This record gives sequence, C-alpha cells and structure tokens, in this order.
Amino acid sequence: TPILNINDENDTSTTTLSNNIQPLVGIIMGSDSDLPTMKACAEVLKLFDVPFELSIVSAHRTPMRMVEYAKSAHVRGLKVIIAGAGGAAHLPGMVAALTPLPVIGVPVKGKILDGVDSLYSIVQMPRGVPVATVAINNSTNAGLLAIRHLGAFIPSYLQKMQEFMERQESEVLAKVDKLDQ
Ligand code: RP5
Repeated sequence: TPILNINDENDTSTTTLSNNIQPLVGIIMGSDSDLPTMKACAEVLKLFDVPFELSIVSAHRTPMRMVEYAKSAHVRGLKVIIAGAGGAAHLPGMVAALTPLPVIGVPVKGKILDGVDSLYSIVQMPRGVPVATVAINNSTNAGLLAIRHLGAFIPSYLQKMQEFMERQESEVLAKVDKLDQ
C-alpha cells in the first residue's frame, strides 16, 4: 500500500510510515485535497506514540483499491480505521461494509456545501453497518477516539488518555483563574 509522507504535502506516492513498527491505526482519505484536514489526526496519533499508516483510498476513483484495503486491514494488524472524505463521502461507509474493524468517519468540508453534504453522507448509515462520525473537519477527535478504542485493550494508551484529559482540564481552569483575577 503506498503511504503518504505526511511531512510533505506534495508527496502523494512514497511509502512512509510514522515509524517502522506495526501500524495500529489506518488513516485513509478520498483525495490528497483532504490531507490538510486529515493531518490533525496524524498529529494526535504521533503525540500519543500510536503507530499508524496514512494513504489515499478513493471509493469512487480507486474502488478496487478500497476493497483490497478494507478486506486486508484486520489481517495486516490494524485495529481501527479513520476514513476522511468530502462531498459524496462514501469511503467510510463502504469501508465499514467491508471490514470488521471499527471505522471512524471524518466529514471533510468541500467548497460548495460547507461539509454538510459530507456529514450527511457519512453519518446516515443503515442499521447494521456502523460508522462513528466526528464533526465536520474535526479529524483531531477522530484521532482521539481511535486512541480510546486502543485504550480499551492497551493500558498505556488508557493512561496517556487520562493524562491528556487532566492536562486539558488544567489548561481550561488556568484560563478561568485568569479571567477571575
Ligand atoms: C472526495 O471528493 C474526496 O474525499 C475529496 O474531499 C473530494 C474532492 O476531491 P478532489 O477533487 O479535490 O480530488 O472523494
């Protein structure tokens, strides 16, 4: 699977992982135009030291590649898939139809309908085929949710998530203190 080098926005062909260990999370997106939005979830995974892979898989332009990716994901050791797409955003739903893994969908905001088209395309799944949908362009939350999934069976990620939440809380409380002064 060709993986994007997330450090180079122009590189859509090279094979690079966040590191050399077994990726646990697969980040896929319909187009390289989704990369600026999807980068945030890659950053979150990096922050938590979660090995991931990142690639372009289009439900419409590369349908066979999508089938191959989704069917092989759990066999290759992935535990969660994050799929971002815009417009007629069929990627997360189709991938969820093909894999037994949890799929998190990121509605990417396009130029025309403000991302509402993407949101509706991803969130309105039929009963039996779940996609956990985050807010429009909020790939940060997709990354955090993927880590929570991993935390259910990898205690170190659970621990890191608790620390992250405590840090977040302290930051907000520090702002409250400042306002109160
Ligand atoms: C979707 O179409 C992609 O996920 C992207 O958000 C949108 C537009 O793609 P490009 O025309 O920019 O490649 O499949």
